Amino acid sequence: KKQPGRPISIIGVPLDLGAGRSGAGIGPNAIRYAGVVERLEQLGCFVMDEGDLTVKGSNVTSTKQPNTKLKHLDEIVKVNEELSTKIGEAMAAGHFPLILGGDHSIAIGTLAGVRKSGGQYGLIWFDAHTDVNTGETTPTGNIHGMSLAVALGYGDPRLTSIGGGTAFIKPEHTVIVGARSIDPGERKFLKKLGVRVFTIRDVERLGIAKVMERALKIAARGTDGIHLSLDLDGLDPHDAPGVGTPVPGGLSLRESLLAMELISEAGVAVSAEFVEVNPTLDLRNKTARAAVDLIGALFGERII
Ligand code: 4U7
Ligand code: MN
Ligand code: MN
Ligand code: MN
Repeated sequence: KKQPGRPISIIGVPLDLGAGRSGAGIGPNAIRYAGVVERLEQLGCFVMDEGDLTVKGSNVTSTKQPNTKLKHLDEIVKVNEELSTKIGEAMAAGHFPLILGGDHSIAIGTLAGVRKSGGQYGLIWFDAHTDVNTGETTPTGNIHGMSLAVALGYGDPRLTSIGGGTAFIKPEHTVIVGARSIDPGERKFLKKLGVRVFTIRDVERLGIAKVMERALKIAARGTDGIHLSLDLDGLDPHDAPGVGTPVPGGLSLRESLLAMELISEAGVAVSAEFVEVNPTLDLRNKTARAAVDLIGALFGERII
């Protein structure tokens, strides 16, 4: 058994309003059914499941949104504001916040909360997409495609002011891994800010070990630690079919596990979130089980 580290606070965020379709809202419980608490306890971790935040409405129950550039903005602001408070409290208590999504718009609240601890953190964003659209560039109006831009300080002021709106994550300490679907506006944004993107092509050329070595340098060097934001669609749809916006040609589960093991060995993570698990599109809870495998590896589980 591993040395127990900080207590882990599990926070579920059953939100799908940031996505274009319903289902991610039941992601947190799917990950619980796949045994996340038991897995962490087997590793010797002290786990507190704080349950789910309250979310009003979903893509199933809400009335159709007008053709806006920021769909369901009001409820998304409210949920993320609450989430940032929860995360701030967990970190102030010395806990490791482990957030279960929910669509990726919840990264806005997570990172706003992480910043409340006063440190300067790096960010590893594991995703098929880069999530740096804004109201000006979005092709869909779905806020889950904007959360990284917001975490860097760009986007609608109602989003960037969540959690007090100061000390955003710095682009030079931000790194994206696994990208293979980038919109034209996002490409410009990433270039302008100088955010390092390791595309799936880089993973193919360098191998995931080298990519993670470089990613960890960017995110962890000169910071107080890193936040991991892991969108399950970063994995290949074969290994993670239960996601709302699947993109072929992704990382295998095995490569992704190695990535988690390398973050774990570096000992730099202060918080993590696993998002976009959509059980309505899944096969026998495969994607939630992949999430639990990844969480296990992040907290020290090894083959031998
Ligand atoms: B996810 C998209 F246009 N870029 O903005 C958009 F392709 O959190 C997809 O990474 C965003 O799953 C995907 O709507 C958001 C689209
Ligand atoms: Mn994605
Ligand atoms: Mn620095
Ligand atoms: Mn994403």
